[in-house]
Amino acid sequence: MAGRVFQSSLSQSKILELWRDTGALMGAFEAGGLPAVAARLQATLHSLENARLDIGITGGTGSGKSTFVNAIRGLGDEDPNSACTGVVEMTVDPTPYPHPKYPNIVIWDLPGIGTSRFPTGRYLQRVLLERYDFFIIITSDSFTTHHAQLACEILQQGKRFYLVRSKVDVDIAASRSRRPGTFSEEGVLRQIREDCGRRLRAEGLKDPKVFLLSMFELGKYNFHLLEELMVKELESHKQHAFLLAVPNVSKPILEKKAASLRQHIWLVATVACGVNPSPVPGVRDVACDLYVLISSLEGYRHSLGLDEDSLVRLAEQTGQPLHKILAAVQGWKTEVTEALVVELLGQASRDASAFTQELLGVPVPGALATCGISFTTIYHMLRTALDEVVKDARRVLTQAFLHDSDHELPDKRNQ
Ligand SMILES: Nc1nc2c(ncn2[C@@H]2O[C@H](COP(=O)(O)OP(=O)(O)O)[C@@H](O)[C@H]2O)c(=O)[nH]1
Ligand SMILES: [Mg+2]
Repeated sequence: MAGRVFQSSLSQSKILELWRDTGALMGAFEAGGLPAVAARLQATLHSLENARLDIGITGGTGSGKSTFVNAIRGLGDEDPNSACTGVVEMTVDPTPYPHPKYPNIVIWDLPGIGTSRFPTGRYLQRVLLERYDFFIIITSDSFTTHHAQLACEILQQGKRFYLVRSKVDVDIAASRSRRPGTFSEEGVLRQIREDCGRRLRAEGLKDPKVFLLSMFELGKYNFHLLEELMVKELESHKQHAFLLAVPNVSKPILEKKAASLRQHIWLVATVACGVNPSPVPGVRDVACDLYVLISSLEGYRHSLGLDEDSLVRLAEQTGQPLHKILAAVQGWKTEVTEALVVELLGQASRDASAFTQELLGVPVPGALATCGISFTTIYHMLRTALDEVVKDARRVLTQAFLHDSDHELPDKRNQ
């Protein structure tokens, strides 16, 4: 009976996932009791979520550096915390801009390269190269000797860089209006990419990979490819923190954020039932730290762009009516409260208790047996809640980019 209830409430893939994570948890228990393990895992979780990352944004004057600094932090140009943008070079000293929601992620607006003020040789000394995890080198025109020299110096110092060609929306609009008979967006993008590659190779760069972007429409063109590569090449302990902070502007990015959050559910569940647990009113046999769960669920909303500030900004950026964007959110719409978490735990406990019985039927360390019901209930609650938040985030993206088929077909824009 218990098995049947469980089978009907959780899909096979979820069961497998839960077993695998539970295995990892049991391994951790070999080394000590629940409080010791949970405290260690709490420190791990904290360092994963708060890893420090410094990204240097460089390139020619007027190429869109400051606009990118704002866009990657999910801000428009007029937000009080935005970097100044405009036709005149505004940035004289390297200026740090912490991400508004994740201050551990710092985007540095660097002075323009190739100006008489900073010849390339002195540039890297001036900006203190050591400080950055990696650089993004932007041009809105052709890549020149200045860009290539800078790239080589960055490489020599053992750092990474990514090449960005900005303002491709301008090239596309110009081609569409000047040559309507032969216009092909794919063709314009291919030409830009080939031209960039040719020039960079001529300057001595091997296999240059250039990402085409519009800073005004980050979800289009190559942003998700750039993001994918940046995450992949980052040290593993910084990947999760960066993924949380990347703006949620396309479906591939949304799915990657969701996967990273999903991977950490078992960590959150262990910490919640292992550090300072107290009984949850109205939910039998479950004891945990509700604050851990409130902040995790709030974290899901923020990272996936469902908090009110993000939704308002998305409506502004895409020109979609705010009420339609808000209506796309079908789950909880306001800040996560203790009452909501208790209610979700109550729902989860009805599903999870059957699984707990099975879990307790196998030989497990004593410490896990005592928190088994709490652990599986919390795990199941977080997993279900995350799935709901992800569904809402998908609906919001669909609504926001309703008239924009490019967001549905990001892979067409691959190299
Ligand atoms: N159309 C278009 N304009 C852009 C783009 N990126 C930046 N701009 C504009 O280009 C100008 C210079 O941008 P800014 O970010 O100040 O350049 P910076 O000097 O490199 O910091 C501003 O007017 C921006 O609005 C883009 O991708 N597309
Ligand atoms: Mg600037």
